[in-house]
Amino acid sequence: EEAGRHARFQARIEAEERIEPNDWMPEAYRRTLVRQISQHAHSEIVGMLPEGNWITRAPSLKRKAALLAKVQDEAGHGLYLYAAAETLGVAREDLVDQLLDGRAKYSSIFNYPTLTWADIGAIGWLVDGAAIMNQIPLCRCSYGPYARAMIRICKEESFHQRQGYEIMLTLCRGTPEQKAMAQDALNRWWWPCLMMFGPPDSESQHSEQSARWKIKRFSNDELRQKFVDATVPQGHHLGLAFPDPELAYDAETGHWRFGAIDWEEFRQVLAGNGPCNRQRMRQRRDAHAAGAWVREAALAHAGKRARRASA
Ligand code: FAQ
Repeated sequence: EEAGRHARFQARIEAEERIEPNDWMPEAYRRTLVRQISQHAHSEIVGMLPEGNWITRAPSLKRKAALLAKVQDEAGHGLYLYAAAETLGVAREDLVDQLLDGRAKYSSIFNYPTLTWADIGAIGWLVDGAAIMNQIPLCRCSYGPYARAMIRICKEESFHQRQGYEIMLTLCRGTPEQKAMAQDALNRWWWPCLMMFGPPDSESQHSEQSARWKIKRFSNDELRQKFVDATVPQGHHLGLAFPDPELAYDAETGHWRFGAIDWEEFRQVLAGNGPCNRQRMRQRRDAHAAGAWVREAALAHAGKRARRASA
């Protein structure tokens, strides 16, 4: 009976049917999705911090309005994703607790500092660019609520990416100091962005099973290569140099070859020892504590309305 259920489930996956919340699913499929979707939600929420750092210092009213809207979009993405995770039978409070007490992961990239305004350009161009490369295939993920959340999120991310590239373009067409600032941001963000795609395929413990379940449509290394191929010409158009002496176009394969990634740095960031891990967690905990009264007030208001409706 149990084996039959698993076989029927896998057949639905092969037939490209979407799995919906009330459908039977293997416990391991459910756990994998809760893990990935909650990590993704946490990344959106923690990802507000590096850019939030620049909202009060954006160089013009127009830049400030765009950045404010982008950071608000990220909050919205986090909320859609927590809602998608909740359809799998977990409570949002528990997921948030896991983040705040350090049990849950979020993307390594958000543990790097935003030192200058050019970092806001680099995040939009590179971090959102990497996020889109990874997320477009997730629009076809086998789990319906996650796939549908990704469609809207990807539309907003592509706008964010263009916003970031346009900041870079403005700086690169500006004074020598502005161009140098853009170059410095690229130098610092390039390698961490390549790490966003996760460990190499040979060390990616979840990839094989997630590919069989059609949660992942491309491997970590495949997406990393697609990102490099798409981004290098954009950087050259800006007149910038990539911080990789081994970066070279391979005419035979049509791909840009790149140098070795420092996986020890990646391991250190995941272990909590990146440049900003402690600061990010402290800021999240403080923000959560400072928002307690809002949650209490919202609950009291909802309770009052419910009592009034039933009276
Ligand atoms: N950072 O076996 P795999 C954004 C972990 S975009 C930290 O390959 P999997 C938008 C992985 O969780 C960023 N941990 O794992 C934005 C696993 O650990 P576990 C968020 C990482 O799941 C832009 C272990 O390593 N996007 O937020 C990282 O098959 C600008 C083994 O790895 C998503 O989350 C990493 N970089 O593949 C916001 C996309 N890489 O769970 C603000 C959805 C790997 O066993 C501003 N997620 N790990 O303890 C995915 O596509 C996948 O989860 C991967 C990893 C591809 C990230």
